[in-house]
Amino acid sequence: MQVDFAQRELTIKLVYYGPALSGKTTNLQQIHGFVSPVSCGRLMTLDTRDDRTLFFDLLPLQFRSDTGLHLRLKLFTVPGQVMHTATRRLVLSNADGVAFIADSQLSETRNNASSFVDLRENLRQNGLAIETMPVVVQFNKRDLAGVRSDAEIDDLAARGREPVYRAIATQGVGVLETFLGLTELTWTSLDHHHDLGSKFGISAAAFMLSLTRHLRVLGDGGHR
Ligand SMILES: Nc1nc2c(ncn2[C@@H]2O[C@H](COP(=O)(O)OP(=O)(O)OP(=O)(O)O)[C@@H](O)[C@H]2O)c(=O)[nH]1
Ligand SMILES: [Mg+2]
Repeated sequence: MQVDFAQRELTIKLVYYGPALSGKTTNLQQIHGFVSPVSCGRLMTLDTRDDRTLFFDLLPLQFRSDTGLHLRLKLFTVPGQVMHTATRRLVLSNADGVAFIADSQLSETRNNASSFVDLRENLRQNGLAIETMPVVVQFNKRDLAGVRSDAEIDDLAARGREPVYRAIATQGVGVLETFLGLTELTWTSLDHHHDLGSKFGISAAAFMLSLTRHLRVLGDGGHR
């Protein structure tokens, strides 16, 4: 988090993490489509020719609260391929919240697990702990055959502390829920540790309201 009290400016960094091809870049592309152009910067991506993220993607969002606070969200994705661990560590530095995008296919179970271990280790190397980091989990690719059952996901959700979302990122399903869930969890945590509410005169509810006002779909009358 970066704070500029004089300018009443607050920047929050959110990172989309997860194994290769789980749909991190797709999530950002969908969010880019959901947010009104005034509040949304350019989606910056750096891919190889086969669409694999090489370094990271960055989507900057900005909006103003009713109280005149200038809020910026910086959404990053990490490159999921195993060889890019040093890059993932770099992207994770100073993260305020993490969305872990898991691939629902049973064949990807091991890759999800090792990516979660990699996340914990890379956080640790940045002096951050997974126990105190706001984390949400998304089970993506729910449209495919051979995926974990809903019952299995419910069971995982009941056992873990992280909020769990289901998604079909290519269709925009579950993308906003994951993003808003992560943003609210992150705000609550930052507020708890830095007392943002009283320093800036904005409650969690008012913060979320200013954000959702800039989402096209919600403005158009509801979720997809
Ligand atoms: N069927 C299906 N395909 C999806 C879904 N989400 C993403 N994909 C596809 O999965 C492939 C990988 O998606 P990306 O968003 O590039 O994955 P990534 O996590 O950014 O991958 P890396 O950058 O290599 O880490 C693409 O072909 C997407 O179209 C989904 O919900 N369902
Ligand atoms: Mg990618």
